Amino acid sequence: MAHSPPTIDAARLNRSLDELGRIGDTPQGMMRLAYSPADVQGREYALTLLHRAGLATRIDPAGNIIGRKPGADPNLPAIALGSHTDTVPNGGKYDGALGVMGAIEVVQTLADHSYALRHPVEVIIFTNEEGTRFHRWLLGSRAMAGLLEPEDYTAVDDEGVSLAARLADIGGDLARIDQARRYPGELAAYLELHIEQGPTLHQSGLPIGVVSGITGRAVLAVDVQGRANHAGTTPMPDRQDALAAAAHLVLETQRLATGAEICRVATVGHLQVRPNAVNVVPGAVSMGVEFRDADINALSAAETTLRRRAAEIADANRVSVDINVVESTPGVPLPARMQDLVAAAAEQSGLAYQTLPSGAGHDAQAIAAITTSGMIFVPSVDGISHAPAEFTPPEDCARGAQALLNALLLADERL
Ligand code: HGY
Ligand code: MN
Ligand code: MN
Repeated sequence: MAHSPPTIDAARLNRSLDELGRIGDTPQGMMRLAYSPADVQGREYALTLLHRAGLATRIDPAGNIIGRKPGADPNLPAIALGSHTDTVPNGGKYDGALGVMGAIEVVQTLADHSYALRHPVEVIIFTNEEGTRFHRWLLGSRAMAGLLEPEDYTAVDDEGVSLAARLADIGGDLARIDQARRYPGELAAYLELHIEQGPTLHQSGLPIGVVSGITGRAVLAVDVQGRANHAGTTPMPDRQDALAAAAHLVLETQRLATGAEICRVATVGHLQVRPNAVNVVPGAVSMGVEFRDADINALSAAETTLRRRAAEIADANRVSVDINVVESTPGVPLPARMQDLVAAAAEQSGLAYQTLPSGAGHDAQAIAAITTSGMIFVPSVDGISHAPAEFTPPEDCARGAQALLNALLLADERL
């Protein structure tokens, strides 16, 4: 490094995080669901900051916001920094938001110091990372990486609104979504700052995580069909209770990761009971089952085992169980040279780090398909995320943004 990197403005970064965190804040946590009025407002706030930092902005047909700062060498591809501003329902203030506000703080700091880079720099705010809307996650980053699936194009959300309509609301265009695609060679690298969302850094007390890879994930829609009947008159042996069967399936799902240790984690986080009335034997249940593991074979082994147990549970409870794979995303290792770069970036500011895998999904895993990608983690207090109590202290947010700036400058030098 020829000279030491400029220092980010920690107070300004945390002010931006606070201001974004007021948009969509409710007593039950953050509600910036993709394409909602709060999401649109959050995006507008980010656009204001991008303009203030002197970036030219555009919205691609997938609805991603892209801010661009030219580089000194017009022939070099851009280095991209990014993350997302949408949240899960009742989510936290830092997931995605830190990566976006951190990236904007980096480009603002460069502008403050009239710091010229060889490469252009892009700040990318990906749309619908969480997939809470349409149950199709990483939508903006998958569109950019050419990883959309046929189901994405026809997706309709829980309110009956199509993706085409939702995209139109935020300046995207489903008819042209394929033009959001970027090809290998168009981006020199991608860097994403994110809260860890797990307990590792909180427990080790280290301020920076160098991410070695991102977990794989499988999502299954499980539909249990029983028979609704009167809860007061239907004898127990005659029941076809869909919820009682679903309860067994919930525990079997848990056992895949605990007793059987087939996959790292397994969760039933979504359940709909019909008709959901206290005096009716439940007639039907829909469940959302999720497995996560770095190894795709572990994900398929978990699915096979769940299908076998589901058949036994269906027999025993006189119901039918239908299982469909909604999504299957393999784990993505992050390249060693990007891990080295993030480690060097931390060292440059005297920040201790450890290398760890990501148990959560990120836009980086999609963008890794088109360019070399790296991730920087900062601690999540008590490992809490996707919940209102999600918290990362201001000084840790600032350390992460400084590491991101250092990493960008190292990438500009090395790539
Ligand atoms: O669900 C995830 O892993 C991410 O937070 N979207
Ligand atoms: Mn999330
Ligand atoms: Mn996130």
